[in-house]
Amino acid sequence: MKRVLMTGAAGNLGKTMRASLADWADELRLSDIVMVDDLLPNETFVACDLASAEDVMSLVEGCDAIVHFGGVSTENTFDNILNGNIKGTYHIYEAARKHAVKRVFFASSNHVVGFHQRETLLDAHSQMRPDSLYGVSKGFGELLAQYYFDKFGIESALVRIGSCFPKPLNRRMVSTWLSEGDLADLIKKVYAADRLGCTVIYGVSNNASTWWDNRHAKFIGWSPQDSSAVFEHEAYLQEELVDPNDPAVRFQGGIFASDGHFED
Ligand code: NAI
Ligand code: 15L
Repeated sequence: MKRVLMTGAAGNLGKTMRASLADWADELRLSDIVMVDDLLPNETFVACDLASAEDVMSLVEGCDAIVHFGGVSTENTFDNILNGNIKGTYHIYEAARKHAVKRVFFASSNHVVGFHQRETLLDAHSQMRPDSLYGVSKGFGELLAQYYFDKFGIESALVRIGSCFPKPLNRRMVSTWLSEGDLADLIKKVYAADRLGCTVIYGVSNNASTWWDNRHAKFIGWSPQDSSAVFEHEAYLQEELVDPNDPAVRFQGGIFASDGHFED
């Protein structure tokens, strides 16, 4: 890879993926509204608010690929979601079109489908049932990506990330956990594929219990190696009490589904 733009570089995934992808790109152009100053020799940093069309347009110029992590990453006010995620993702795709970027890795979220019950096995064709305004904004991003593929041929991986943390933080995440190593490998596979199209991929490790089936993305050749099974016997997971009738346990999105509506 030559020059790769990574938005959201100051965030959790940005930080870990910078380390995992250090030798992958000739140059990583990092961006965020929060400053990143511990730059490696092949990294540059450009401060940019995704809500600014003009700034995103110059941010993307000269890049060959975009890994789009930036934006609001949990439920928030509609204004913040509008700026960071809805306008932000539109600005990224418009800039990709103008500057002829061919492939985007879009960090979507499991919260696009968070109102499906846990007994339902989902795949790429399952109905979007967002559990939050945040989930709605990721659904918007996926549709936008599809439009830019159909009209302009820009390919995208629409990665519905489960829970990417060093280890599962609760019982729900035993099913939704994605290891950092599997995420880094997925990014590499997405850019190595001869063809990508506009493909929904559930970003989840090879966990014993899962609600998501990636058979429509098999052609990419990603086969996650890690499993949450190694954490299953940890006391904090064994001892967590759950009420099976609690909406946070019935629905895949967990507390995103059970929390009240986030008003401005
Ligand atoms: P994070 O919240 O740690 O990082 C997001 C970054 O985006 C932050 O550094 C923030 O400063 C930046 N940002 C927010 N608004 C911005 C704006 N208007 N302009 C420019 N930058 C802005 O989130 P995390 O965990 O690193 O997630 C990265 C991406 O992956 C997010 O898009 C999130 O929705 C998605 N994702 C993450 C999951 C996870 O388990 N970590 C699960 C599902 C989706
Ligand atoms: C997400 O979309 C969030 O960005 C992340 O912080 C987690 O809450 C994750 O989903 C999850 O569902 O565990």
